[in-house]
Amino acid sequence: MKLSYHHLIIPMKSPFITSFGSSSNKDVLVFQANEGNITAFSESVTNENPFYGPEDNYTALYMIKSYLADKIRDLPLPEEFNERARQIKGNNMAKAAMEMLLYDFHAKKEGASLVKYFKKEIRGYANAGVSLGIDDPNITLKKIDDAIQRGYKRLKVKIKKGYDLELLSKIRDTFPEIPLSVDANSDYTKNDFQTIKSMDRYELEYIEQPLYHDDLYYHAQLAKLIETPLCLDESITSPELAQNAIDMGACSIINIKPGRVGGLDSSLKIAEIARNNNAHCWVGGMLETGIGRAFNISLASLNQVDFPGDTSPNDRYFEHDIVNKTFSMENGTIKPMDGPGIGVKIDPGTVKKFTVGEGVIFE
Ligand code: OSB
Ligand code: MG
Repeated sequence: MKLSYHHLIIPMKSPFITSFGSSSNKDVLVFQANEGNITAFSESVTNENPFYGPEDNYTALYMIKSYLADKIRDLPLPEEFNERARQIKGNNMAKAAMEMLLYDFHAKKEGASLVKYFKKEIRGYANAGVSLGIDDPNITLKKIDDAIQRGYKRLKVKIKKGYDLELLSKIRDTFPEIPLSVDANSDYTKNDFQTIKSMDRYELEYIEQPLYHDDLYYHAQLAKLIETPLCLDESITSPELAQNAIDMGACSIINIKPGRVGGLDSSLKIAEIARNNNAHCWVGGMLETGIGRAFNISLASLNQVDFPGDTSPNDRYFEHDIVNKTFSMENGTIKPMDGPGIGVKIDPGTVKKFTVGEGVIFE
């Protein structure tokens, strides 16, 4: 088996701004496994800095080269890899990049699409919502209008301290009825509870990750104080924490990102936990290339994922994505590829154009 990677910097159509920073390029690691006539792919959702979560591209590559790659050398089933990787704490995005490579490989080996390979109840399409970065409020209003025209089923706007209530009141003045949510990417603290409470009047579907990334306790306190449901993103890094968070009332909705939770096996378990506990879940996004996007859309096509996710077609982000096939949206839904595996592969010419580093980890 040959394991190799490309480090790419891909220009994005427009910068994406969150409470923690701005990105105008997608700085990403794409992995490739070759064995016989099968080529499998995965993407690490780390980027150039540790501002969303604790890892970045360099820590991920270091962990993969030093500890994780060796555990996939014999191409074990994903569950077996997760068992082997358990002794390594954290570094979920690095682990996920290896685990998802194995998912794509084994689905391809069975000749099955990734969705079929999950062996879960299939809805067959992802319900698409959109995540709008921080911008001038008038531009955000235009983007919302545009997203509604395109058919998105849920609108989410990024907020941060001081860029919240006025924005929401403008949005609700113009669009009183749209399914709207907000994502603070952990910008608020317990001193901001009253500000967050005053969001109740905007009838949001939920508030995503208002407080610190590794906090559950204050989220549970906040949930008691407000009417609006809480959704957690950054804080949920494992199925165990998903169960803890629901049990203590810290959230009733979970944004599942396979990278953040260490892979697809954990993602499936979290979706199951949500269903068994009267909670809800949806699949988030990390501005992935067509490789990571294909995994997300497959996951979001399962029945257990009951809320619309942050799942857009490739052309929302990139003029030129690195894949041979792109997704399109119809009536606010996106269908996964037919497979085998994730059903897309890298386009070598485009990859070459955006490659800033590459390497063979083993052969
Ligand atoms: O919090 O969901 C988030 C992008 C980068 C880091 C964190 C987040 C996001 C998004 C983008 O919201 C969603 C997408 O991929 O469209
Ligand atoms: Mg989020």
